[in-house]
Amino acid sequence: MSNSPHGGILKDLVLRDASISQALLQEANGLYSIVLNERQLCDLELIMNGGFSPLEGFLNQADYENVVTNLRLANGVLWSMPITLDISSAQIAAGKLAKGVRVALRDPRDDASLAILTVEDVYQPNKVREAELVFGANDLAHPAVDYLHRVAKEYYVGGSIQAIAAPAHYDYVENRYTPNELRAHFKKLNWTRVVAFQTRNPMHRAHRELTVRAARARQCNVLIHPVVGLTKPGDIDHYTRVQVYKAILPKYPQGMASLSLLPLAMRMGGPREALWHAIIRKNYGCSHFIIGRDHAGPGKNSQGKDFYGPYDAQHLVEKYKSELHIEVVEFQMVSYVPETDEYYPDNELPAGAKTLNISGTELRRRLKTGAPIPDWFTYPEVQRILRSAHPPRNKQGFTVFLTGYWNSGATAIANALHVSLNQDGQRPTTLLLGETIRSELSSELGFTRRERDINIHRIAFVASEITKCGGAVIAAPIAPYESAREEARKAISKNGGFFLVHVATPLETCIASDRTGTYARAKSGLIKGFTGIDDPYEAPSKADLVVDPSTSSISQIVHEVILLLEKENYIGER
Ligand code: PPS
Repeated sequence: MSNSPHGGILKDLVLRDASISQALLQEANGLYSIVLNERQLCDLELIMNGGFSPLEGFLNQADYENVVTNLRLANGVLWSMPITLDISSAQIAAGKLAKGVRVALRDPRDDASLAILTVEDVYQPNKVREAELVFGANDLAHPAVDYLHRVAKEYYVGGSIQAIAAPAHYDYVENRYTPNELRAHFKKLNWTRVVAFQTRNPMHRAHRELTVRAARARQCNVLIHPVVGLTKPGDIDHYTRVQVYKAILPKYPQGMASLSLLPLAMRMGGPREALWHAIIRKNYGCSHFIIGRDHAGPGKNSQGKDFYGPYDAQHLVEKYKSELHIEVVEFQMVSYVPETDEYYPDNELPAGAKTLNISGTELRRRLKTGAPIPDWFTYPEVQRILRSAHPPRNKQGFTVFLTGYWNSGATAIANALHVSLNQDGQRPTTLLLGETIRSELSSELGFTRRERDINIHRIAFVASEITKCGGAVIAAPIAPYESAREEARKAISKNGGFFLVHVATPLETCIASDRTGTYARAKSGLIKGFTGIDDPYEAPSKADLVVDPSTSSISQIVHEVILLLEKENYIGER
């Protein structure tokens, strides 16, 4: 294998005679299959389309060992990131995986056969060594090390790939280019010098200035080449980001910049990742690649220190520049100088200039609270996109989850709160009473712990979906177990507000006010496993509000909930 020279036609494994693909597809239907995960799928797409050239498969052991220790394939060609296909011992046994065996690789989203891998070897990696040598530390605070230990299975299978079809994409299809397509696009535009800008974040004025500076310095056109595969957990989703990139394009002089989306699964590997990114951009036909401050940085380790120094990536890439066939354009952090309303890299700042910056964390905080974002930082169009993707709390959904003994008054509170929120009129409001869920969603379930957990899990699922869409949910099951309630909190709070209200009516009061004789039947053994009689109720240790209808009126309690929602900014000015 050799690195394809910049400018030549790349080997795109998907571009082949249709009859060959058809024959491979037929063969794949009869083979043992590996259903890929999201990261493996991204890797396969770039192996197949030439983005990972010279790789034509997943690394075998000799290539893997060399990449881990020397940043080179076994034949000496520069390659810094191990691209491996992890499998379990059960898969090895089921597929009888050994040298020469052919395996179908499938898309997890539609089960399509994408490729056939011919096994070269199956080997067990030393994951601790991989973590230390590739990512710098065996520390689970590093997302790729976490993946290595918690997600990746215990063996790797190496082998070459025969492509059947590229993974299907249904979003932003017009902005996705394979390396060959992008090279053809550059040719059509008469672009011979192209500087690529890698990003996994929204772009703001500073990024526009930085890329234009790079273009000016090297007489290049600009390719905005954002990652839309997998980025760092917690990053802004790619749908929002692509809207931002599209809004930024008209901010460049006409014909200067272009956008192409890269289906890469990032590892956040800092220096090694920078080298890998440069090779990928060379494959995509770019002549220059920007490496700024803290390129592909994973943030802080478990001791609170940065995994890598801010310019480690630049230093490593500098070391290998003669082998890269793409020129790296290094940049220091770019800051805003209010006095002249200009941006400068830190090492080119006018003497004594005062600078302003807004960090990613600070931006996320402002988006969350609705605090203003200054015009010098970003464009109004970008701000609008970010704000609509991160609405302030008074536009987000929430769930009020009431828990308590049967006949605690939770149903009466839920009904009254429902009416009160309807009157407020800020959101559509859904009432998930225990009895409604039991008849509509959980009619086959009884009252063992497992069945109660399933019931709460279903309520949490529905509540979290409604919360995600901006609605208000009032749920009122007994929910006697802390773990199920906390699982509900976890699922729902990903999508909006979650408030656990303990309706702490004493059991004796619930029994004394029961006009239906339900508790009496439970006591006499006619109902088995009844909460509070012969089944436990774990009082919440993490309630956001504790109320007791035996000592406060329903109106007072509803008002307490409203005050809590107001305090957390979920309701307020209309
Ligand atoms: S849980 O634990 O949250 O799943 O319970 P929940 O869905 O709120 O169900 C409460 C309703 O089921 C009736 N019921 C019982 N509750 C507790 N324990 C036992 N063994 C039991 N058997 C039946 C209870 O009377 C509630 O009925 P509704 O119709 O809501 O009054």
